[in-house]
Amino acid sequence: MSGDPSVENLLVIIGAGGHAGVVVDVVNARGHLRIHGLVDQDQKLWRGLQHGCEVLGGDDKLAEIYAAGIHLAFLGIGMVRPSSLRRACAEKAANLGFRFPALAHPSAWISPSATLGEGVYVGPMAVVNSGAVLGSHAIVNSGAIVEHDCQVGSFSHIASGACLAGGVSVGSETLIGARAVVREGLSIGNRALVGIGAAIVKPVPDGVQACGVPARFRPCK
Ligand code: JB3
Repeated sequence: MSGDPSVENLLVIIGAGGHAGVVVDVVNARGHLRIHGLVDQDQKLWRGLQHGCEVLGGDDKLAEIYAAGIHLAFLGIGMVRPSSLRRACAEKAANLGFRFPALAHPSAWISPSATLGEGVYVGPMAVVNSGAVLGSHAIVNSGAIVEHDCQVGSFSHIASGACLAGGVSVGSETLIGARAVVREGLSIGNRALVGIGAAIVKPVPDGVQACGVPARFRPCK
């Protein structure tokens, strides 16, 4: 923690589950921001501690938090299947005026020529190589590799240990499962799901689930 008393460096985290825990760790490891607290829809968590931080209430609390001068927020909600929940939560906070910093663990390699949108999360030991572009609120989770010149759409999740070879394009709200591998130059659509450990050797259209080695396709449920 920085010890900086200014509210300018205070951050509220939306969500208090598993992903919020790793976000808390990254904030604390970097030290340039301080956590004001978490908000979660689960009333059982309110006023208790999660990941060492107070759960202040639900999303209704965000307006009050903003009025108190805390203007930075971060999505602590992850995703394990294509979903609009993260987008809805981010839009709710953005409409109140909140801004979203990008956060990367100190052990991640982020090329100086990579571009990170607002609210991007990059986990421990991840690689985001030269010319890669990460859309707003994308997650590049622990140990994932986003190779040179890849594009990752907003709210997508490149899960732990997944590998996008050079020049891959991933749409919005798409999940690339843990340890999946995508061949260079391929395109993965919006709201698609690439299963754990899949090998993707041809383009994946919007809304398609691709599982196996090599991957077989079917519509997402
Ligand atoms: O795979 C990895 C390494 N991480 C996963 C991550 C990316 O996604 C992790 O294993 C989880 O599967 C998932 O993490 P997440 O999203 O933190 O899931 P969970 O632990 O279930 O916590 C979700 C939290 O979001 C719960 O406490 C819900 O009550 C809360 N929540 C749901 N909807 C909400 C809302 N909170 C707020 N503030 N607003 C909502 O609308």
